[in-house]
Amino acid sequence: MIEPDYAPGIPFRVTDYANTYKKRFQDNATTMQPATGPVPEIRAQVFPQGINKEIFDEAIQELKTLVDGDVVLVNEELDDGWYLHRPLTHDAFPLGAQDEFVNSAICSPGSVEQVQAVVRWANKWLIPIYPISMGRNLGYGGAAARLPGSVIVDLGKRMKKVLELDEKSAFCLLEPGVSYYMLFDEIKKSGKDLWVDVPDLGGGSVIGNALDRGVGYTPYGDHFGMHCGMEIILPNGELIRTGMGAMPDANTSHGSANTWQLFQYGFGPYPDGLFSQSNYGIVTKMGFWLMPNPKGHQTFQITFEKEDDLYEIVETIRPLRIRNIIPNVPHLRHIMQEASVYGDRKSFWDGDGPIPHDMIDEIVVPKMWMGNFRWILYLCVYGPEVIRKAHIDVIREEFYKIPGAKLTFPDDTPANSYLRSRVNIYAGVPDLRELDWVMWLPNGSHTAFSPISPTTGEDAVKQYEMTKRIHRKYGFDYFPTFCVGWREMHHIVMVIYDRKSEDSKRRATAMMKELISEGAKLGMGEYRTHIAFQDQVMKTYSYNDGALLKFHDQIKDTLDPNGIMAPGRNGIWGSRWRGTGLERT
Ligand code: EUG
Repeated sequence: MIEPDYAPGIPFRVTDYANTYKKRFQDNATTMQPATGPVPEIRAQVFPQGINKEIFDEAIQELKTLVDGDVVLVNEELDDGWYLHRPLTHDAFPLGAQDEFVNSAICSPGSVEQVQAVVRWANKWLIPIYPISMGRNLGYGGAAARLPGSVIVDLGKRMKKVLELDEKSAFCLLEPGVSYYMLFDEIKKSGKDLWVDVPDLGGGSVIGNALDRGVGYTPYGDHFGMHCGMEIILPNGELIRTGMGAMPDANTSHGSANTWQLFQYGFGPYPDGLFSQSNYGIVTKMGFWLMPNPKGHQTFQITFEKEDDLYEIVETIRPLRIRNIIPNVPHLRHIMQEASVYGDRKSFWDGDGPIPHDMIDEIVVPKMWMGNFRWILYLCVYGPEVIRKAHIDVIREEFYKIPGAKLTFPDDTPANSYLRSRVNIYAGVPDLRELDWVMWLPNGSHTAFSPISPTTGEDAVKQYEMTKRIHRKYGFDYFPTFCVGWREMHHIVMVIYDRKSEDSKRRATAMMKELISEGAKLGMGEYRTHIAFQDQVMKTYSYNDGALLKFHDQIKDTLDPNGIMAPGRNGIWGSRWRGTGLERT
């Protein structure tokens, strides 16, 4: 049985399913933490830079009085845990030393007032804090602060209410600890006819994912784009609401003219974007538009035979997607990424290094149920049958111009097919299936190279070739997925490494750096990155002598003169920390 404290945000009803993953993560680890034996020695506590133990201890005593005593010090052996056991102590998928990105303490406030008190405390003691919603930003640093020794402000533990769920206008208002699973279950319980747009894993925070500008796969797949209204605590402790939420409370949250979740912009400048992927405030409430149940959905896949089909596939996707004939965020994967959800590396091959692409026919294809293919496109259409059928007919006709294209429906696939789990994701049902590929290698860990690409064949091929070449150079299998937005693609390249192997981590780190710099030379920018690479990626957005970062730093200094809020997050340090040797470029 998974205790709620152990796997917050994961309902009991999925305990057995979740436990199958827990077991696989344990089996995939080559060295387990000792179950019994001597109590591990207390490890040296990492303090925030410039803070000594005496000051820290005194500050922590005070912090406890502000959050009902809910403060935990990070001074024991680090445990990487597994996906649902969110480790809040450090980055559980370390690319360097396990304690390179280690926090000093975790506090869990239970109310907006307590979060404000924590922010004022940080200013008084000049101790950096790092807010997380649930800390499941896996692959991008998880719950680890960018600045080691920061105190984590864990909003997800105690602030997890669905505050509003409105069927008529199809929206919700949430606290940071509401996971996709929780929102889904709450909607079911209410009987309201609404859908959630879920990302690949259902355990994350809806607010956290949207603030990091994560992606989902229904027509509401742009999570930040679908938000409406925020409540934010600024670095000086002041509370603001954006959009229509700035009208006095009686007219927004509870009054008859509650428009906070109906109109994004309000009046005057629109600040919401400044609080995504930033360190300018702590979001304590956020509204989201929800998709009304479309009364019917049909997921399907189309496979393509040749590696070289990539160009034509993407050229075919673009016009269909822009005109909403493909209504959702479809997902184009290479056969290697597909292979990784059907088995680990050694179940395919025991050779050294990555599986050579000229041996895919021999090594990979025979183990897949779809027969020969190199690319697989996942799609979904929505609405009553007449509408779905019309969409599918047009989509089929266009893609069938590519010789060898083959459309398959979920009912015609084996029980364990990945397509069947996509039916869940495309219909807003949270799942965990996407954890499969993390176990490709022993002690499987992942980060991602995530550049934005135009939805054109030429650019897709350019990215594919560059990324493939650099993977080869560093000895990794290449796992490409293109998630198609309206006018661009998020090219999500899963980098899977062995976190217990120094060699594997060193190669993964060097490869990421080269991918980022080579990509930038070709005009490709990442939409999101691991804390280890945030300085480097921010520096690639360098137009006009880095004018954008100067602007970010200016805002940072104005809002957060003491530099207490998540210093260094996404490359924004501000005056207190900039130039003190913390940047990694
Ligand atoms: C995915 C993973 C990501 C991301 C977007 C999507 C999952 C795709 C690890 O990062 O940024 C299958």
